[in-house]
Amino acid sequence: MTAVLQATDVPLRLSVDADRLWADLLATARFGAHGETGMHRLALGSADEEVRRWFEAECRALGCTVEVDRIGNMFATLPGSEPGLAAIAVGSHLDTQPAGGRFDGILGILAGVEILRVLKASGRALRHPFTVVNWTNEEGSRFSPAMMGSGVFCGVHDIETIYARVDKDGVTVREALGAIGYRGECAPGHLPMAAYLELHIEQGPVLEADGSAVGIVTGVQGLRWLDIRMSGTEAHAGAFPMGLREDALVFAAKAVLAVEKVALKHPPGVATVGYIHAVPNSRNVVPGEVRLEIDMRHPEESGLAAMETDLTNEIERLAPGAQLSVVWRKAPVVFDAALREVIRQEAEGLCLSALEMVSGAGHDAAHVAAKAPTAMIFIPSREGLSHNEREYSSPQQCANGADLLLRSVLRADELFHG
Ligand code: HGY
Ligand code: MN
Ligand code: MN
Repeated sequence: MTAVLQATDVPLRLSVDADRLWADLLATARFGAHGETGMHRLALGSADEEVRRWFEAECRALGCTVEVDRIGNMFATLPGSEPGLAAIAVGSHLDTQPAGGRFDGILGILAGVEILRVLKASGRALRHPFTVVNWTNEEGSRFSPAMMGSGVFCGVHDIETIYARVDKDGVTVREALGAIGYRGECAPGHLPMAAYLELHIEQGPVLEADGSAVGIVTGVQGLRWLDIRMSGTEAHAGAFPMGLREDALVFAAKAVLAVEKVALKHPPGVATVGYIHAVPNSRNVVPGEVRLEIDMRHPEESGLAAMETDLTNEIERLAPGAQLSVVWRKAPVVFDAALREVIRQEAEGLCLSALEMVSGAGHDAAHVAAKAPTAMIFIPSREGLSHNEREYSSPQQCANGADLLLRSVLRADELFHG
């Protein structure tokens, strides 16, 4: 790789159209709108299909080819001026949480569409092909695990195993992909990448508290998803004596507190029970079974291991018959130093104050980092809120992030000969 060029060496000072980007963010919020400012666009549902169709049409109109792989990942590509180079890609995800916000995921894709528009208007082609990616099911809310599409693309998950994953209604990933017409033909990992850059909202309070305009993400903390099934005995809520009851939800309540206790014991680890389901879930029946879904995270693999061990021991002690299973383990990831330096220099060139930070949230970039030089850019989240209908970043913050993404792509195109 050649010496890192100075920011001013880049021939054209292109910039995004902030109003057009903001208009896209508001316009695409109609796909799965939920309440006043919320989103309900679960992976592979009808709203996901609608926004996918919109994305595909926009990119085709801008001169891109659009490929879809077997897990429904979408790749919109503008050809480069030099034959034989791998793509420089940007992207993120279009799916949301059940009551999510308007920025999580889609900002990174709409910034990519804006870059397509800027390049087309400038009449400038990059040396490398330029690809905007929509990764299938980043959230993992309807189908686990999260970051599913990027995991299949990077060979972490076998496609047939993932096709068989079911949602809580028993619908498989394969059926859901077919139902929206996005079970594509391209083999997983079909697109070689010279570099991958992802713009995303921070989803926490760090940047806002620090007052920095952008985050230069050094890496992503590790995570583990565990399920616990606790059994008791269904009984009449009125007639069955307290002393004889085996109330599964009482066991579960102790388990929820144990999850919190384990996280607090291993700072800066975090953990929560995001999903709980009691059976039969009827007011006047003592619960006979409870299913808990746990999400725990830590920047160090050793911290994750200690948390998992402690939680396993705690559950054994509290509810000996409980069945604990590990659904997913994702090790911490460090992003590419050269790409981070490009982002740092371009942030300086744009006079954007920047803070280096680890991502608390998971992202598709955490998988892609194993396949290509990868880095991320964050913009602040108001009050640190995300996975919340009040999620918000300002038009200027979105434009700052998109401009930095554009400048970083242009520099990577100069620097990389991938
Ligand atoms: O869970 C995550 O970290 C991501 O927001 N899906
Ligand atoms: Mn996201
Ligand atoms: Mn999310």
